Amino acid sequence: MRVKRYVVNALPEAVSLIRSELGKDAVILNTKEIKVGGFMGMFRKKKMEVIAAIETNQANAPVQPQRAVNSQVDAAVEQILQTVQRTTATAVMDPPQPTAVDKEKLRNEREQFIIDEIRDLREYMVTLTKKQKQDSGMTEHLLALKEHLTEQEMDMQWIERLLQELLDKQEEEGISFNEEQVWERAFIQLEAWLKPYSGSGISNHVKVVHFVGPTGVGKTTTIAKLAAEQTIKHGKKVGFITSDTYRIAAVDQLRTYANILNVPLEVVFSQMDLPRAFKQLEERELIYMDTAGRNFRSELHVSEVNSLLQTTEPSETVLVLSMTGKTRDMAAVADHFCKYGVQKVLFTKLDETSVYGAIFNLIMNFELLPTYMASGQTVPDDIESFKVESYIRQLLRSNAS
Ligand SMILES: Nc1nc2c(ncn2[C@@H]2O[C@H](COP(=O)(O)OP(=O)(O)O)[C@@H](O)[C@H]2O)c(=O)[nH]1
Ligand SMILES: [Mg+2]
Repeated sequence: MRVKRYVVNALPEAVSLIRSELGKDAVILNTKEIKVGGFMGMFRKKKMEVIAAIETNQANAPVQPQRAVNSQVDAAVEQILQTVQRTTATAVMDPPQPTAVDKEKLRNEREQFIIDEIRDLREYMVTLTKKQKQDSGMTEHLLALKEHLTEQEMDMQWIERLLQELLDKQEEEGISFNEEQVWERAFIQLEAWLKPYSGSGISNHVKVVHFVGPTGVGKTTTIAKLAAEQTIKHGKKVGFITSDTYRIAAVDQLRTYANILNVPLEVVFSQMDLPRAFKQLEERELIYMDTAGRNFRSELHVSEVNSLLQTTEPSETVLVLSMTGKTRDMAAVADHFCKYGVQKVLFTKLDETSVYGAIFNLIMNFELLPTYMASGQTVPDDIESFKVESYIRQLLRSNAS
């Protein structure tokens, strides 16, 4: 048996196709209305799907009346075919010449088709207008801002919030911001969000500052930079403790800076050594403690380093993160340290990137207080206090590509 599917506008069209292709003995097995084509669910056309069949030995040989019934399957098919034939095939087997009634029916069908088309079109226009109204505020300037911040790897949820704020402002003021206004307003909004976290630096009142963070982010270098500033500029008596005994070179690195700056250094191998070290540095006004970097995406290592941060003196812990790290890894590390109460963050290697969104994400998502930004290997020059305005300027102006 040969089965063929036709998609036509109306049944008569199928009938003539079936007759010319499958012969006059073909039967219609099924007809149904379907919708085809279209665009986003709109403009779909109503069509008719017609399934027709002919016994294989009859195809291309419409004159041969006999059908071979060779198997049980064929017998079953034969039975179905006959039933279908009796109920639906009359028109196919012997298609009548179109009568006045048929012509009328055809005209009605066409009219209905056109009416349906128009209704679909109208529905589409309504949806389109609604969408346009929603999007009307999204000017090319706002889209440019969105693209820029996406390239800066700012979290999409913050980008969307910022755009919504600007759209609301546009509506309130009844204007559409020009390019300059868009960037100006973005600046103002970002500043308003970041302001509460600014200006904290490292507290002047604490005696002990712990520096924690992944390997190689620049903890030791940063300690040297800050210690130089404190001893040379502010004449403070600084002391160092390091628990980074993981690598001999790490102790030597800090010892070198300690010698240059004339700062005493204590090495601790475990929590038990801490009281002795603090006793040795009793005279010091400020103690910077260096820790070993580990894989801090593992919470175990975070709790391990945390056990070394115990002190009876007023202290604070600064999480050091490098801008060369992946945004997602930085967030995972920040997440773990925040669980242990770390509130401050210091960003390094700003000189090695042109993508700054991570800073905004970390501050806003973890409520971390930014302290300093380091942008180079030179001790003590390449570090400066975190300033909201200059950071936002950098974020908005930077060309990521
Ligand atoms: N480009 C650049 N390199 C830095 C910066 N801070 C530190 N480094 C370098 O990063 C490397 C690791 O620094 P180190 O202080 O030993 O990292 P630690 O393992 O966290 O103590 C060294 O080569 C530093 O010179 C920075 O702000 N910019
Ligand atoms: Mg180090």
